[in-house]
This record gives sequence, C-alpha cells and structure tokens, in this order.
Amino acid sequence: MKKYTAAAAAIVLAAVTACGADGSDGAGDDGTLTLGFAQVGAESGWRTANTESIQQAAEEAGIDLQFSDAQQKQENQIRSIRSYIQQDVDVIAFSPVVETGWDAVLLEAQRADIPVILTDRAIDSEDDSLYETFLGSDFVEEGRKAGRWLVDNSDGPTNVVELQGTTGAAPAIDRKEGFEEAVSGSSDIEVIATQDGDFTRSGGKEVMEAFLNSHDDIDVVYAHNDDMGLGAIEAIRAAGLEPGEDIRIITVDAVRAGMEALAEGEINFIVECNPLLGEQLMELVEQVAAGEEVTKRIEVEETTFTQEEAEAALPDRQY
Ligand code: GZL
Repeated sequence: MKKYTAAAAAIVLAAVTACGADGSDGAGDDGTLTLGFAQVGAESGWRTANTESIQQAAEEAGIDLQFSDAQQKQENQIRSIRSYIQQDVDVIAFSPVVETGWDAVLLEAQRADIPVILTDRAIDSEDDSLYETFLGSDFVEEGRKAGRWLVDNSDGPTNVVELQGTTGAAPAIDRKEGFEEAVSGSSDIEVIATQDGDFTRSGGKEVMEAFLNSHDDIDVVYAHNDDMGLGAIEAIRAAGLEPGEDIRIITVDAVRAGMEALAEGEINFIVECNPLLGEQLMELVEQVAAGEEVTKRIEVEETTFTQEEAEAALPDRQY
C-alpha cells in the first residue's frame, strides 16, 4: 500500500509542479507578463500609429509582447489567437477586423483561462463574458460629428458620395450609421453613392474614380478614414477638379498626412479617431492578469479639426 501511495503522491506533485511551471496561472517564472496581440494589419496611417503605440507601451511596461499582423484577414487573426492560446500567454488582446465570427475562438481562450481585451474595434456577440473589456472610440459619434459639420456647412442641395471602410468592420458600420443619423433631418443632403474602399488609399482612389465616372454632380466626399480620402484626392485631381473646392472632403482619423491635406485646403474637415491606445491597454493587461474587475467599455478622448485648427495643431501632433 505504501508503495502505491508514494507513487500516487509523486504523480500528483509532478502534475501540480508542471501546471505551475508553465505560468498558466499567472506571469512567467520571473514575473514578466506575456501579451498576445493580434493586429488587423498595416492598412492605414492610423493602424501604423496604433501598432507603434502598443509596441512602445509594452516595452515601457516590461510586458513581453507577442505581435501578429493579420493583413486584414479574419482567418489570420483567429490563427494568431489560437497560437497565443497554445503558448498559454497571460492575456490576449486584438482589434477584430470585422464584428462577427469570433465566439468559437474566444470560447477556446475562455476555457484556457486566458482573459481577452478588445481594442479599437468591437465584436457583435450575444456573450459579453468572452472578453473582459473594450478600449476604443465611439464610431457612431464620429459619424455624427462628420454629419453635423456638413449640415452646419451646407447651403442648398448637396450630393454626397461615401467611401466606406472594410465591409463588416465596426468603424465602417458605425460611422455610416452616425453620419446618416446626423444628416437625416436635412432634405438638401443626399448620399447618392456608397462603396467599400477597405480603409486603404488605393481602395479610396479606385472607388472615387468609379464614382466620378458615373456621377457628374458630386459635391462632397465622406470617407471613413484619411487614407481613403487621400486616395480620393488623387482621383479628383486626375479628373481635373480641385479637391476641397470643386468637391469638398470630410474624413475620419486625423493622422499626419490627413492633417497636412486639411491644412493645405484639400480636405475640409476631419473627425479625430485616437490610435494611441498602448498605455491604457498595458494598464488593462496588468489589471486583468491580476484578476481585477475592469470597466466593460472604455472610450478614449478625441476631437475634430477644421482647416485652421489643423494648421495650429500640426507642430505638436505625435502621429
Ligand atoms: C478605427 C480603426 C480604423 C481607422 C482606419 O478605430 O479601426 O481602421 O479609422 C483603420 O484608418 O484602418
């Protein structure tokens, strides 16, 4: 009997030690936290600033960052999240490229007892226990700000073409909703065409070229991000028209290239979307890794810029 008891005790001890040694119940052996981050891609100036903010903040916080770029493909983000589960990281964070299709992989993370943080973009799920918190912007309000500016700065019939972000992405869905809500009270403002430009400069240029070929009465472009707005500027110039004058342009983000075009008069109004989420994200990583309760939705500060405001703000912009 004694022989079996000792053997059984050895097996239990080995199991417990093995479990504790792989850091599955907290930070690594030296106390360093590991964060697995699955980024959308590198599609825009905003994304670049967001990535740099996360990488710099992880370094400053002494957090080991495992980082992946999904090239705007959901299957790549899901693959990265699964690899972080396999690695048994302390926390997983990601910016969901689209709103749906995440429940299965997030359930796997939950069963592996790895907390998940959503940054930048949200998911559309019935089960909000699948993530600890969302850190990012109110995209519907961003759309409202764009629409309100147009209502306040239009005189008479105004035809708008809309360059939408990636189909199914929270910022694309919400910025469209907010803009439509804000202009719905003005019978003069009509969205005569809307199409997905995938948040990229080339996508914005291609869609704007198509709009210009099929419409000769475009007054305003509403682009869901600066990069598509900058692509539209190229198409408008190629058509022999003056951006900011013949066709006015409203965009969202306020990255450097967009702010420079605004200050030069090629863009007329920009709604800021703050990409600098890194510091707040690392604080949240430390809190959830320690098992602390965190607020379910944390929205960041952001503003808007006219051409005059852009000129004044440019010298101090971080991105
Ligand atoms: C918004 C972010 C969007 C930016 C685009 O938070 O998800 O994705 O507005 C980026 O520039 O591609």
